[in-house]
Parts: sequence; structure tokens; C-alpha cells
Amino acid sequence: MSDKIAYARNGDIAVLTIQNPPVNALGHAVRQGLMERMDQAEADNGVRAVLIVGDGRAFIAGADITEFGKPPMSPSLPDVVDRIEASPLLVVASMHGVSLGGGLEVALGCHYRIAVPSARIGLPEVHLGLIPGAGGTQRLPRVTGVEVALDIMTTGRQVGAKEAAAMGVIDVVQDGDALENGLAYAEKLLTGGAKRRPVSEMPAPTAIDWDAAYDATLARGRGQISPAQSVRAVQASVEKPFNEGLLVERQIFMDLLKSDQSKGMIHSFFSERAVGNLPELKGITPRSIDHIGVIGGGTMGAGIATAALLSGLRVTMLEMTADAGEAAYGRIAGNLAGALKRGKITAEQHETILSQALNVITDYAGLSDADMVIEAVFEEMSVKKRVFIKLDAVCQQGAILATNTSYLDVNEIASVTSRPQDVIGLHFFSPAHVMKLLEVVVADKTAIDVVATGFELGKRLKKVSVRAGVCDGFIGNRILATYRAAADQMVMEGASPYDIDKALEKFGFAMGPYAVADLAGLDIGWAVRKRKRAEAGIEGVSTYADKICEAGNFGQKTGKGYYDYAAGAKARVPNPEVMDLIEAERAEFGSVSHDFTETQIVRRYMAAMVNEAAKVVGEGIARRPLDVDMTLLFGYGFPRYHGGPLKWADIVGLPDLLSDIEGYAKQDVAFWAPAPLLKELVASGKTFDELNKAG
Ligand code: 3H9
Repeated sequence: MSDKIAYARNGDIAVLTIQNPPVNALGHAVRQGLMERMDQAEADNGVRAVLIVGDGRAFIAGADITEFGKPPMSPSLPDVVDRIEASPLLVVASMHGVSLGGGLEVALGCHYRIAVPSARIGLPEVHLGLIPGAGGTQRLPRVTGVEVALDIMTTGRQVGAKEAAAMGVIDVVQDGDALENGLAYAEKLLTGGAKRRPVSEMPAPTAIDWDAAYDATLARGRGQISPAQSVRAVQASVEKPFNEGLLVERQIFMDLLKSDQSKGMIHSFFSERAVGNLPELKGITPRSIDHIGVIGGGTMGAGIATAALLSGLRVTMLEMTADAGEAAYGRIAGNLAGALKRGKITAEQHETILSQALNVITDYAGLSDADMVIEAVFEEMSVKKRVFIKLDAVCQQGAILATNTSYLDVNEIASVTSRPQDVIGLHFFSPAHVMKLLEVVVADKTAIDVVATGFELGKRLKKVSVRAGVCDGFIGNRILATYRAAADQMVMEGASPYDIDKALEKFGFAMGPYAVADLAGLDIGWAVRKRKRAEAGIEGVSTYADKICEAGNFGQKTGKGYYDYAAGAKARVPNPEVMDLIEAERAEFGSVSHDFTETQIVRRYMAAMVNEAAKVVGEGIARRPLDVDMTLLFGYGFPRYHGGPLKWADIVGLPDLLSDIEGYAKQDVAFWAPAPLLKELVASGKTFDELNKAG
């Protein structure tokens, strides 16, 4: 008998308690146990009802995702749900914590459902590139109607108990303990003579315009197929008898399970959790952090301060002058007002943060008792060094001195202090209170508890933190510089920025690289190029990208860049002057132009990304391929359903990619030099994912 399901008698009620920590996922032993315990309850003299509850922090978080892709083991989850529903006994689910995916499907197989107010339900299978596969697409629409069921399935959102009750999914919402509530409810149902109420026997819901719903869902999915596929499964719940509808659902589920998109999304699910899990941090106690100093109140500094304030930390913001301090305060207050409007904080919390947790100063002495100081000043080594010398002089012993530099050498910055062991890079992405990525940049002398504190801060700020080593641009910006250069090469060879954006948006990026550049501001890259040329002693050169800026066009903020935004950001149209400038430059350099297909654009752009990513992993800048994948996913808009560049590379096949790269190298040997790690993997027939598993 499975020990995953405890069995107890309470009068005429059999209680089945699922015990599979941490979240009661429906692995094989749980499914087997539910079957056995249902048999036991039915054979148990005097039992009239079964109550199913979850032990620990959830009812059931769904199918066991770790079993996906492995050979299926009987009993299947659909069989378990059907078995529960078909029982001659009255079956009640009492839910607390989450009931997600297969967890909600088990509950829908029960005849009645009660939940505590904090319980949440949902069908998040779309986030794994799947649809519900244990009757959810057939039962939920019978309970809620088609529109509500489709909203839940296509968004994958979690719904609170009160809303779920209004939808008809939960019969009773009651405060208290799930077990006690469930027992009392089951007893009441029995006393009241309630009958079994199988959802499968309820009438089929009303039809909608299926093709319109399918098309709209497909368009919203930006290339992701599973949300639209759930429309087809729900359609079957209306058009076919229940059992045939189940077969349609099963077929779609099994097809999606084999798809590249579900492989990518399942990889993303586990990598998102594994990325902050570093063996060297096990058992290391982070330093305690309560008060953070932030230097520089521009967009980045204000965003960092906002994120810290929203997570309950005290923040002291240092600016150069009172006026700059006032402007910084205004930016933070604006961000907090946004958080209030979106319901992230209450009016009272908003008031307390502004009046008690935030302090704006202009004198370094005010940072003397900060536990950590993060500088977000101008991106120039001499400026950073001046800041760190001052911090070294005023900060208390043990304080962590962090730089938010996006590409400068953290070792060099640390070297100007007397305490390089306390110096670390914390690279936030703008806007820092919104973007999920945090690169924790570990310098040569950074102490291990300082690294642990970086990750702890990331957790507190609800970021996805990735460990990065020191190099120009760390993980993300280094790879970005390479794939942007590959895009620029293609422009010189005949692809327009608009062709490139279109191809990559079709691939799944929210925006192509040139649209992103317009959003970020073209003046930033222009300033960097000018500085680098000045440093190298080459002045007076001006590329087409410089010329766009010289005409005063910096992208969205000036209304024009690669695109013209006269009709609004969403209604962007190509700026006609740009192609003239590009043509002139192609002519000047005698470039031979040719057309690029969308596939060629994607292959080349991705090859550059993968090759540089493989170098970053090979050099130890990123620990594992999954660290790169998560960096690109959470900081650079990489489509989640491809899993990240290195998961994508595994899926398309490393030998083909290497051969593409060797082909491009015929034109530019230095830029396209294949990454040694990629060559090694191809030679040994291995994948990047095998390196993830090796730790
Ligand atoms: C499904 O049900 C398909 C069916 O329709 C049809 C089947 C035929 N399986 O996130 P956390 C692990 S598809 C295996 O850190 P939280 C997780 O990896 C499934 N493992 O905690 C982590 O492990 P570790 C539909 C799972 O409190 C640990 O539990 N359901 C599963 O922040 C703690 O997780 C979903 O998609 C699982 N289902 O969040 C729900 N769930 O400690 C997916 C979690 O080793 N899960 N783990 O890193 C979630 O959304 C969140 O984990 C949850 C808890 C909200 C439950």
C-alpha cells in the first residue's frame, strides 16, 4: 500500500490525506495510492463518503513535472480522476494552498469542493507548453461555462477561492482548517441526503465562435501554441460526448508533450528554480541586510531604491546636490505611486515607506550605518573608483559595497578599497523595480558570505539571480554585444533592420533588436561608440547609426529612430531616412547586398548568441548553460517557450549549429571563431543540458 496517501476513518467518512512534500505533486506513487485508497474506502464497511485533503502547504500542485518525458507509468492521472468520480461514495475535496493543473482536475473529479479563503486554483499547464490533460478541458467548462474556462486555461492564472466560488468551481469557502472544514461539510452533505454529483454528467456548455477564439488566442500567444490548442480541446467538450472529448484532450496533450515548446518551457520552469541554487552557498549564512544605501537617483538608482523599499528595506539615497536629490525623490515617489495604483502596496504602506523608510541625503557620512551600498552612478571607471574610495572611508566594517556597473571590471573597482572581500557587482536591469533579472557579479576576492547576501537580496527583491564572473559585459551584455554585432553585419550585407526585427519577433521576441534600441535610447550606444573611438585615437568616423543620432533622432524618446513613432509607440513605421543612410554606407564599403530569408536571419542571429554563450560558459563566466538561459529569458526578452539560447541550441542540434558557424567564419574568422565548448560537445555527441545535469 502506498505511503503517500494516509487513510483514516472518521465515523462514516474515509479521509485520504495526500502526503508528498513539498507540494503534493501527483507522482506515480500518489496516483497509485489514490487508486488503492479509493478501493479501500469502498470496501470499508459503513463508509458513505470520502474526503480528500492535502498535507502540508497545498492540496495538490499538479502532475509531477519531473515525470514528463519519461515512460508513462500506470495508473495515468486521467484514470485516477475518472476512478474518483465514478465512485459510488460521495467524494469531497477540501482545498488549501494551491490546487493547480492535475490538482484542480482531481478536485473536479470529486463531487463537492470546499476551500479555505486563502486557497488558489488554476490550470497553469500553458506555462509548460501543455493543456490540462486529466479532464480539465472537459470538466471545467461544464462547471463555469466556456468563456471562464478558457480564460483560466489560456492565461494559466491563479484564481483566489472567493472568485473560484463565484465561478462555481468551489461550493463553499470557509475559514479554518481544511481537514476539519472538510469533515464537517461532508457530514452535512450526508445528513442532508446530498447525492453524488459527477461533473462529467452535467450538460455540455454552450458553444462560442471557436475559430475566432482560436485565432485571437494564437495571436495573443506570440507564437506559443498551447493556449490556442486548449480552445480546440474545450470545443470538444461542447461538440462531443464526454468520453470522446476526453480522447481529444488526451491526443492534444500527448502531442504537445512531445513538442519543442513544452521542452523549452519545462526547462524554463526547472531552471528558474535551479539558477539560484549554488552548491558553494549551502550552509553559508548571508550577512544581515536591513538598511541599503543607493548612490545616484537616475532611472536605475531610483528603480533599485524602489525595489528595495517595496521589499521592506530602509533606503538612503545619496545624490550630489539637493536639486538632484529632489528629482531622485520624485522618481522614487512616482514608481511607488505606480505600485500603489497596481495594488502592490496599500495606501498605508505607501505612506509609511515615503515618510519612514526613504531618506535622501547629499553627504556620504549618511551612509555610515548602511548594511549595503549599491552605486548606480555614471558608467565610467574613474567615476566609480572615486565613489568606492569614499565608501571605503565612511562605511561601517562588514558593509557590502556593490556596484551596478553593466560591463566595467569589478576587480579594478574593488582594488581601490581596503576591503575587496566586501565588494561585489549587483547588475540590475532597467527599470529595476520591474525587471526580474539580477546578475550577481563575483570578483576574484569577493567573500562567499557576500555572494550569499547578493543572492539573499535577490530573493527578497523577488528577482531571478544569476551568478556571473567578471568580464566585459558579464553574461548578458557580453552576449548581447555579439548578437547585436551579427545583426549589424546582416544589415551591411543586405537585410534591413525591419526585416531583422520582423524575423525575430516571429521567432518570439517581444521586440526585435532595433525596436529595442529605439526604446532604450540610441544616444547611449552613440556615446559609448564615440568614447571608444576617442580612446582608440580614431575620431571623425561616423557610421549610419551615428548619423541617425547626429540628426537628433534617439528613438522613442525623440519620436524617431530606426522607426517613426508619430502615430504612437505601437504604431511604429520605418523611418525612411534610415535606409538611405544604410544604402550610402553599404556603397561606401562596397558591400555586396543580398536578400535574407527570415530563417537565415534567425539562424545567424541565434548562432552568434549561442556561440558567445558557449564561450561564456566555457570560460566559467556563467556556471552552467542554464544560467545563460535564465539571463536571456529574464533580462533580454528571450521567448520562454524556446527555453533560452542553449536549450534552443540543444533542440535544433549542436552539429548543425556548429556547421552554420563554421560557414559564417569563412567571411569573418575572428568574429565567428567557434566556441571551444561547442566544438567539444559536438565531438563528444553531448548537449548543453547534460552539463546542467552534471551541476
Ligand atoms: C499538470 O498538472 C498536467 C495535468 O493537467 C495532466 C497530466 C496527465 N511537479 O516553486 P517552488 C517543486 S502539469 C514537480 O520553489 P513555491 C519545485 O520544482 C503541472 N515538482 O515553491 C521545487 O523543487 P525544488 C501543473 C514540483 O512555493 C519545489 O516543488 N502544475 C511541482 O514558490 C517547491 O516549488 C504546475 O504547473 C510539480 N508540479 O511555489 C504548478 N511543483 O525545491 C507548478 C513544484 O527542488 N508549480 N515543484 O526546487 C508551481 O507553480 C509552484 O511550484 C507552486 C509553489 C505554486 C506550486
